[in-house]
Amino acid sequence: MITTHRWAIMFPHDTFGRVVPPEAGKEPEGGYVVGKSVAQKIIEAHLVKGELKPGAEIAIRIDQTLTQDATGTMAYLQFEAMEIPRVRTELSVSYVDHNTLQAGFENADDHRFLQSVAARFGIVFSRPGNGICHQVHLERFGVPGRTLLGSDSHTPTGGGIGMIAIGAGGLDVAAAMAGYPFHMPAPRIVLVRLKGKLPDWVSAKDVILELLRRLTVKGGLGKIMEYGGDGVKTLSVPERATITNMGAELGATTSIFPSDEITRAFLAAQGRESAWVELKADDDASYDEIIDLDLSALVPLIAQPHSPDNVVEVKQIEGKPVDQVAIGSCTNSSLKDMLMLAALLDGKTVAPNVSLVVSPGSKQVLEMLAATGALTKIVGAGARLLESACGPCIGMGQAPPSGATTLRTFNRNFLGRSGTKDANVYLVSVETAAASAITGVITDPRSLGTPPSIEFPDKMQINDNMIIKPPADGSKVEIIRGPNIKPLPKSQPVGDVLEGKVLLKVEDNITTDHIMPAGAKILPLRSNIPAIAEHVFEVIDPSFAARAKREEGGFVVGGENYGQGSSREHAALAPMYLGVKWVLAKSFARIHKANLVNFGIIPLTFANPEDYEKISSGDKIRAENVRRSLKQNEPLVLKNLTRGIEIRAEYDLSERQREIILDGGLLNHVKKTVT
Ligand code: MIC
Ligand code: SF4
Repeated sequence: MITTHRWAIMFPHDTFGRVVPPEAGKEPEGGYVVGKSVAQKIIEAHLVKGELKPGAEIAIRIDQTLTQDATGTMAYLQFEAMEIPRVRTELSVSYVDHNTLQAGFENADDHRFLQSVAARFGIVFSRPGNGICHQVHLERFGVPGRTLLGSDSHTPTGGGIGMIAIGAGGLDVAAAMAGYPFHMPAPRIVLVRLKGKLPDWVSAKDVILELLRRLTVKGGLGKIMEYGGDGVKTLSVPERATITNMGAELGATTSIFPSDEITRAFLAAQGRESAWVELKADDDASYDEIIDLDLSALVPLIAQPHSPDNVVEVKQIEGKPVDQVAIGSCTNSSLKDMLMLAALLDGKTVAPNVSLVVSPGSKQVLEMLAATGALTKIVGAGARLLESACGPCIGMGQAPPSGATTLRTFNRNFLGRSGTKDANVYLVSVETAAASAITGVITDPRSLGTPPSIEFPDKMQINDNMIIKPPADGSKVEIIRGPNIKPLPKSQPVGDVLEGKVLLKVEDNITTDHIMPAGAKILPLRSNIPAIAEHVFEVIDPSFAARAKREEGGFVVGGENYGQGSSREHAALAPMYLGVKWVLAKSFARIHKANLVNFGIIPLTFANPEDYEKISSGDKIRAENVRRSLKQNEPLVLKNLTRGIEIRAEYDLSERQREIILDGGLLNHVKKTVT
């Protein structure tokens, strides 16, 4: 293990197994290497393999992991299959926040399974009702300077307190829990240089919407967005976390803020000041790219259907009637957000045409709202209070009416994600959402006059009674499995000859919500792959699963940024179950590409992007010498037997990734390499 800084090695743990880092403000023994950015410093301190040169594969040691229930059941089944008695991380936390509606036994069974698994393997368990994983982790567990790997794409929320927090597929997280380092292409580091201060009514959400407007949902691919400049000190931790959270929508590997006095105050309010270390970029740090952003020049922004980068100014579409307003999600459910909401709703009534739903991000936020009296203002105005969970963000209830216009403070507005296929979802700040809920039409909050001043408490009510610590020895704990938990499907090593049909050809920016939809009806099937596989590509082509089964597998062709969005490995695992052997796309989103490899599906790219036109759904394709080519890192020749032409397919895979595919997936590979 290579570590450049002493503080990256093991430190004492508190009662939750959290690391107690060096004394606040104290530099690590040996000091920092000069000329580094915050991200570089942390990555280098955790580097196990490779060099921080953009594109090359690196491996980093993971200090903390988090899972949520929708990806966690599979991740823990995989961890179990690795036959490791106890997690080897400093801290692993299992959250239950996604599948909280219990319309049948399935989700409840999964919760019980997760609780028993946590006790067995030394994992901290955050009970249903305790809150959204990213919000709770920031409040109770995150530590500046540490690495966090989470089986959820919004794990970069932790970058708000100076963590390198990365989203990954459940299998990668399971491997990290088993002590296996996390591999990724070394990212380019982009400095987002902030200056000025946000004007009244403009919020952190508008900062990230502005970046999405400029850079698009592909703009962050292969990059870490590191925030710096004078403007940083004007942003609180919840604001920073909103920005790093939604860096996921840029496709970024992660996003990070320095850890400064504001971070210290946030941790102190959580009774965790001892977790603070200062982390700042050196004055002479160099970056691969610099983006300048003047906070004082921003205005309220809104992302229109059906992509988070379809951003315009709120005032451009003001006046459009609204049917639903939803406030919450891991992007905007902090106490700060909720206090702003309460102040705006104070003494008002929600417009008669609007259903306003509110989900506070954590039990702590909810308790604070109750204690400060802010809850009375929210409920008094007619808001429908939901539990502290993901809820409508993932279509877990509160599906809007047909053809509805729904304004949400969330991070994704992909087609169908709300649970209503013809609904139009707009993404906005809390300020814009609250203003629109009151008026009943899309409203620029600046029209409300002087903004309320919010009194933010400097001490939070700490009550960790919904967090269960694992026993010191969990080896005798029985794992409780309900009938919904089916055994893991086995992935087969790729064959030397692959012949079959293109089952589907899709456009650019296809999301994992297209590939493997979520929502209240499908999410409960996450631990039952045969059942969930029936829904693959349902939003685009409801006949996909039946055709794949009839043809005994086949292939998929995609455009740019294939598989953007969530970390759900089910978008690879379920196609694998249906026999999909390769996906040929113009380019891939990072997490999905890794997930395809993890389940033995080859992510191929066009050597000539024009060849995209030379392959269609239904074409019969044959590739020979597949295993030999993978071993020798040579491109594949895909014979399009239907058209009588050849297409050259490349792949940008490290030796390790090629071995994983040859082994039939990461699980088989890890079993071979982790002892
Ligand atoms: C999402 O926001 O899409 C999810 C649901 O949180 C996913 C994880 C999942 O599909 O379980 C994510 O962001 O990774
Ligand atoms: Fe939950 Fe939505 Fe955040 Fe995903 S984006 S973790 S569904 S709140």
